[in-house]
Amino acid sequence: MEEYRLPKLPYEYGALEPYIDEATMRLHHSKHHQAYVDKFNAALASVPEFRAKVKSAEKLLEDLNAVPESIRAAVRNHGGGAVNHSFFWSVLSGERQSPQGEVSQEIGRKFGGIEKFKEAFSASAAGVFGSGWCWLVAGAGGLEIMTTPNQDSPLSFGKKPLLALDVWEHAYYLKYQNRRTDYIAAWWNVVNWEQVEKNFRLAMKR
Ligand code: MN3
Repeated sequence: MEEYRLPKLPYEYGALEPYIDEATMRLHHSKHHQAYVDKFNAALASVPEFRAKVKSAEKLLEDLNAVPESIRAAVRNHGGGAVNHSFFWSVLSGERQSPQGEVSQEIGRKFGGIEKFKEAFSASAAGVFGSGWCWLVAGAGGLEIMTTPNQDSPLSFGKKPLLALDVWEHAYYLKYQNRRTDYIAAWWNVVNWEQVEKNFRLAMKR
């Protein structure tokens, strides 16, 4: 695979105000995400023959056991960080959106309604100990809420991410300090449900 590139955000740094502030977005994307990308690329550069055979960063995360041991932890942490953040930016939007499409119906069926789903997801996100992520994923049993520690990806557990929430302190501390639950409540206002629906349709086609 080629070098992993930091994706350009599909909106301005200030687009998610007041829910996610511009300073946090700037730092999170240009410093934190960039650092994961750089360290991921450095790890891959140390195993050029293996790297040449890799199809994508996502494929690497889907089968960590196939990754050379010398870079496995780096791929898990920095490759995970690179991919997770690229995904995270894609499921955020400055345009206020409502749950829509098939994914909205499936959420309703699986969780007993959108509000119940939001409550369960928010509780899971609030309950992540230390640094990690909360996800809506498609797995063998349909839709699930799951959490991962650090930068672990649902892809490494055979799940397809549909929606992600970064609950590392760097994602909210500037504006919300220790109030993670306030950040979670605000974050619902910037979910890109149109993209979540696209992710759902893609995941169902596999
Ligand atoms: Mn982050």
